Amino acid sequence: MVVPVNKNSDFIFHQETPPNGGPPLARLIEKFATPVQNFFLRTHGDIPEVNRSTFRLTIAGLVKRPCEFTLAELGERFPAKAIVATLQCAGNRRSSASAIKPVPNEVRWGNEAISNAGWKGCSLTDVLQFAGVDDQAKHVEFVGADRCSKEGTEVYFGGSIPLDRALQRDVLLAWEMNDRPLATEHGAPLRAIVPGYIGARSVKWLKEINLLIEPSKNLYHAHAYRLFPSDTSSASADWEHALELGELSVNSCICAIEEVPNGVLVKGYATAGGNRHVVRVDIGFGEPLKWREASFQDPPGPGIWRRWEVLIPKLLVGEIICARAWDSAANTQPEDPESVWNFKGYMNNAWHRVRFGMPWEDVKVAKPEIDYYL
Ligand SMILES: Nc1nc2c(c(=O)[nH]1)N[C@H]1C(S)=C(S)[C@@H](COP(=O)(O)O)O[C@H]1N2
Ligand SMILES: [Mo]
Repeated sequence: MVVPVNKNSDFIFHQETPPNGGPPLARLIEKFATPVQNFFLRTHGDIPEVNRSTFRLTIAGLVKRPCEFTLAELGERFPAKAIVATLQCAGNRRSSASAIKPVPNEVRWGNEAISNAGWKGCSLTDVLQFAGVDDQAKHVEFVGADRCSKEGTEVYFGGSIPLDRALQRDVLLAWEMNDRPLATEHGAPLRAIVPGYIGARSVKWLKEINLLIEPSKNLYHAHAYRLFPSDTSSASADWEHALELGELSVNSCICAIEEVPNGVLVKGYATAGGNRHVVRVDIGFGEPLKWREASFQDPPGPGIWRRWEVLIPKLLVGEIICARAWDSAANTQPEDPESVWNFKGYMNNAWHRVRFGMPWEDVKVAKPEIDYYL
């Protein structure tokens, strides 16, 4: 593997080629803005080395003025914009979905396919305005410079978002992450950042933007990141008519459990999708479940996670602890993971459940509803 140089020694790789992994969960929630060495990494092909000085971003498709920009031109021509945004993979928490029924051929993410960072670049909408969007255009496609093999063909990774979303100022063409130039593995020199959307739309190594009538035909848009009913298999999947993933759903995870003198301190993160924000996290414990409301370490806001913590009473070994979040549109997480199971293992946002005091590596999938991957 081309070893990503920026990763911490405790970073856990699920797969080495191409590299995919994330930090241990307790480390994941150490900081509001995840340092690059702990930031989860999701790649579908080999990491490309893009030369900064010869780099050009092209804007094409349904625009009045097709154009290209160097990095310096993007910086000079458009006002700089900085945001904080959480990236979360649609496959986050897949391992607990696959404990119900296998999800073959996909990265077995635990709860670590998520991280939060500061991003700086320019707003996509300013660049689109410069190019002049045609009236028929309804979708904005991003294409990366990485070649990925999928279904027997090699394609550049890509995908699209609706034009309405692309015109909002928080969708960035970013060249900085946490006040440093983007790291190679996180998309240098330029990537898209689409807050509140599945991570796949925040295309790295961005080289092309196309204005389209229909959503992208790229295999990573048309034949991936769609949500199927539980009884659909890869053989019966009708990709064209399946729900195209975009906005994330409300989610939360337990990331650390510490025994303290007066009880048990439980910590984790919660997220909301679209322009919604996390308003409440409930932690359930024992049997029958009792609930406590967690307090937040981070402010509320669309597109950013909120880390939380709560003190619960002492528990016996093996007792359940679970988490469920609520967002600003009163959505909450489903109790039952089977109801959201799908053969791609996307968007698992069932209550996160663990058993107190069990060494994580020893917890077998005794009962399938238990999320044994802490
Ligand atoms: N060009 C390109 N962009 C990409 C990907 C990729 O494989 N190639 N993976 C996507 C997916 S699925 C996710 S979840 C995020 C992960 O971003 P990160 O690796 O910076 O954490 O990048 C997205 N952008
Ligand atoms: Mo992803």
